[in-house]
Amino acid sequence: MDDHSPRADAPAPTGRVYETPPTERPITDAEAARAANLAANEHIKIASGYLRGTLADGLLKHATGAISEDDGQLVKFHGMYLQDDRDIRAERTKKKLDKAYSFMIRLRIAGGVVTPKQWLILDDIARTYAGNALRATTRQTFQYHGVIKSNLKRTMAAIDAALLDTIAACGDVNRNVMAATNPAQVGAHREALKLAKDISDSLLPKTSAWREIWLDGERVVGGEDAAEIEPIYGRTYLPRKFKTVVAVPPSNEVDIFAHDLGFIAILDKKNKLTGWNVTVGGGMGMTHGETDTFPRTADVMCFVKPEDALKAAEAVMTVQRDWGNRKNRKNARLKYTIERYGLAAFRAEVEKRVGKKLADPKPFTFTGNGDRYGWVEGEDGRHHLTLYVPSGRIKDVEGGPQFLSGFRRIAEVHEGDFRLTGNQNVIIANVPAAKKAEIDALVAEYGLTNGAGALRRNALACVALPTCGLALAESERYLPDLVSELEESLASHGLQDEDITIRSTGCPNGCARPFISEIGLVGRGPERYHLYLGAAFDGSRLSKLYREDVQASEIRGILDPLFADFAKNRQPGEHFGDFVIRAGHVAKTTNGPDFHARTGALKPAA
Ligand code: SRM
Ligand code: SF4
Repeated sequence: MDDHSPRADAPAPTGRVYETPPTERPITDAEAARAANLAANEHIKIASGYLRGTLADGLLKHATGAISEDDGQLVKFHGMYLQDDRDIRAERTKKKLDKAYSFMIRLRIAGGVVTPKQWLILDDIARTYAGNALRATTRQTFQYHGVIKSNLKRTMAAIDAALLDTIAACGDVNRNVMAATNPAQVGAHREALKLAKDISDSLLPKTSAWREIWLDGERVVGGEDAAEIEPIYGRTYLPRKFKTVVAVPPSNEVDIFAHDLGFIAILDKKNKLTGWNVTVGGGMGMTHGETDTFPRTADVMCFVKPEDALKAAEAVMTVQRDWGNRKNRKNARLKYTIERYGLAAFRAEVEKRVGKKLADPKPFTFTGNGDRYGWVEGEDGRHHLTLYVPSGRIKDVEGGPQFLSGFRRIAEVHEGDFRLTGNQNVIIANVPAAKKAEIDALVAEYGLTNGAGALRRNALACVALPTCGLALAESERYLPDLVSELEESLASHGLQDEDITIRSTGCPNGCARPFISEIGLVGRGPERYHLYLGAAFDGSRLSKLYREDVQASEIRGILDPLFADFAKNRQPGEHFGDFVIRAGHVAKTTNGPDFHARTGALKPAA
């Protein structure tokens, strides 16, 4: 358990030379249009007429299931990605057929809360347009896969009918805002959810393009004045994606250290909110072999009173808007801006924009970044059931759990709400005591009971193949088998009940946050992974590359001796991620730039 007051292992700022921050907003529209060295996406944004591009026309072109390349970038701001089925790509190429194109659609659901009525509509959409599946993501929302172009507008209209949308679920904007689910801490959850929704609303792009294109809405006229059309973003939006989360200690289920901007609730002894610590500069994505790209855990920058939180969010985002790198997208996230100019300069600029000095962070403690499974009773006597959903894939498994049908039946009788967690799970929340038995019966009838071992309930895998265009290796379709193997190995050392976090991704973009997991697997190529160890159980410390480019079949053999050593030599209460560092198996990572240093196994594990 680490005490953050602020980050105990933050790198010493002494000796580090930072660049001088820009004094004014670096690109005006005119400058941007002229600047040839800006990243290609900047030009696409400028030319798009506030995210319109040629999307409306592209949808009418029936000869192809795809859209143009530039529109493919723009459509992300509308919450969609053009994909193709990679399982059949080679076969189709051989037959000289076009790729099997379809779209992934991601919803914006601040804090991951949906009503039963909304659930039923989302279920209908899954059955009608999206291959009978919903996919709960690592950022508390749903994705649909496999929606074909001719069904896009119908799908969006149905989403609108659920009083939901997909605006800014992807793209260079503030994305879906996550919030702690904390079923037991009702008051704190309410505050966290409110802040998440407020930030989501206030930092939402204001262009009417989404309604126009997908719902045949009227074009809102207002000239071409950026200040009027997009008062916060302007014509060029942000240099890169921007992610915001709200956490309530002691649970770090939202993995606050992995995000650009975070708010940590500081509660008094009576669990009343006194304000928020603000975190900045977390992120996971990197590129194999490029050491100027790295994951980074966020810094705990300052404390704000509740009434200043929204202003602080806008200030952090607009400093990144103005200081972020628009020439190189690989170095454009806020984490690199902070590495470039230093936290002190960044904080000073945020304070200038908030209009006051901000207090230093208050102490807080996180105990873990996983979910609490099973029933818990909240402060108000309502009950909440967290159910494990393997990789968040809500579908009916032949001969197995019927997640789609089961949750539908529950939605038909449930009077509370559903909450998606950042660990791809689902909470049936706000159940009165009298309804518990009915919910339990449905959970049993549809096979939704957890029954997962300790490692599995702490496992997270990104989508990867077959839909993700960036995957180098399997993840969601591979991790369950590996976990079965590792659970055998753990049991042989008496560690079957040990909570150890394990996460896999098909590439180093880090969508399941593998670099803050005690065991992290990151795809290198078909059936080959980098193996990372040594992250903190509470998600506050990055891991380190332990073994490079291992075959999937080797992983159990590599980890087994480490589990044996852990079982024999661990200290009471010590977590696996801390143990491998103390026992000298792998070096500790202090933060982002240190991630690539001192890699590799430090001693033979046996
Ligand atoms: Fe992600 C891109 C899926 C959470 C870092 N992510 C992608 C794309 C859209 C691939 C693409 O660009 O073509 C993936 C779509 C796969 C598919 O078929 O659905 C994809 N990311 C996901 C999801 C669905 C993973 C999951 O299994 O749940 C998560 C959706 C979250 C959401 O609801 O918004 C998801 N992605 C994350 C996270 C985790 C987080 O934010 O907590 C990260 C790491 C944190 C971070 O942002 O640094 C993450 N995704 C990336 C990156 C690397 C960004 C970077 O700074 O380098 C990319 C690639 C990119 O942006 O260029 C990416
Ligand atoms: Fe795709 Fe890589 Fe993200 Fe996995 S980590 S979903 S493979 S982009």
